[in-house]
Amino acid sequence: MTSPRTDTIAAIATAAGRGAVGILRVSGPEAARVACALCITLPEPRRARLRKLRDADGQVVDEGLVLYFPGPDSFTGEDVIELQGHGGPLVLSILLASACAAGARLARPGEFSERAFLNGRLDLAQAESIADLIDAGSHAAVRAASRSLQGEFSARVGALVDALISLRADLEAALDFADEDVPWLSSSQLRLRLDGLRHGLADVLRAAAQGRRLRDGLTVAIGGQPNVGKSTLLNRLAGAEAAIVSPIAGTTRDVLREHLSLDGLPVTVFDTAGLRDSDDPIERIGMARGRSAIEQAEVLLWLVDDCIGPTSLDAAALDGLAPHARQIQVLTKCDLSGQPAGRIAADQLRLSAASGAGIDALVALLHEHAGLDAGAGDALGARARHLDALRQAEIEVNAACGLPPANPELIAEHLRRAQQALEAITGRYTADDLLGRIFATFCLGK
Ligand SMILES: Nc1nc2c(ncn2[C@@H]2O[C@H](COP(=O)(O)OP(=O)(O)O)[C@@H](O)[C@H]2O)c(=O)[nH]1
Ligand SMILES: [Mg+2]
Repeated sequence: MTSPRTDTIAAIATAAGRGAVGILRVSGPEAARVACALCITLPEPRRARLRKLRDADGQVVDEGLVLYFPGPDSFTGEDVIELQGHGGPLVLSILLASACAAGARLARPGEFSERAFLNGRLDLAQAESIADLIDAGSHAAVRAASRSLQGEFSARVGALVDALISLRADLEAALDFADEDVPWLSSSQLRLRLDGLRHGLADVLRAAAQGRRLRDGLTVAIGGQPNVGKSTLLNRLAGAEAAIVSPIAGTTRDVLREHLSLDGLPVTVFDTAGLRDSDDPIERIGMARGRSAIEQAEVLLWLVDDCIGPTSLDAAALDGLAPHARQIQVLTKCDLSGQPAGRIAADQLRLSAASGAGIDALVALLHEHAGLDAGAGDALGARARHLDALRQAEIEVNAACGLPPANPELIAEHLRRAQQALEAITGRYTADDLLGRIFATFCLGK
């Protein structure tokens, strides 16, 4: 896995378009030679030096800072050169062509990070958190991704792996001395250590689940009878007139989708056409689309006019929908009903989209559903694949906990599988095709 790569890669590391500065990055055994073709003399390591930058014919086309990071103490672990020229798309592509003429090849997306991983500069979870930091949609998501990039997630997973290894070793030893009493692993000690593992895993899972939410967000559909105030609620949450609001039933015909950040939680909200009997063929198509949006969302806000209360029409519409992860009944227009805004029950609240009363309670409820109610202070940047691995490890540890202590072989086997699941997070145990898929989603030059 750590065999050195023989080719040298190059890419423009800054975003496409015009900018004051544009960066060309080169990594690999020929990086220094490639840089010399562009700027004649290489600066001393880790010092920024002004150089004239040349095209493939040796003509000066730009002037900028050149940095040389010799391997292995570089981002990729290889020799790395950074050329900071002017950020014009053409000047950068001329410099990139010049690097390629000198022997580099175009890097694939994520290839610099992939090399950093393969050279042991970062583990897989850290490499993934670079992409997540770049894509983060909120301050809380930036903090969580940064925590994982600093290695906090990997360290916590690593501590669990260490505990698993040490318990497995003791179980193996107990097997070798099966005829004797093994004082270092009594039944009660075994139980204690398994319980410790279970709690440790649950803690990491909670922090990682929060981070996954901050990264991927929550999908929320707004449904209900015509005129209950669905579009008004969407506009209130969006803080903008995203949807047309009118007292005419059937105004919203298509599904409207808004990406919002509600107190740091990324939320995709779908506003749908009111579900009712209608002969209008276009409204019927809109309702079918609304139904499918509602069925795909993780949370359904079912709106009911507080002046009227739920009716048999609501029951009929809800009956016709596939079951939901979570349904929240929202009593609307409480400014008209005169009832107090706020939470009524676990899945029920009252608000006025017109005045904004009770919106804070709705946002709090959505945060609670996302597992962020205790705050996202220790969230760890994580992806769905990390959560799957943690849950798999949890299943194995729970299975081990369910076995009698007199069955150390089976307990050890479950712990081995739990360890394997956790090692996939940091990449100690990872299939090559997974690596390809992970790094292909990175941006160029990273
Ligand atoms: N007083 C009051 N009127 C509201 C409220 N929410 C919506 N409305 C009004 O109810 C009518 C229907 O609203 P709309 O959002 O288009 O309902 P939809 O059909 O469910 O999307 C409009 O005239 C809105 O101004 C509310 O909280 N209070
Ligand atoms: Mg509407």
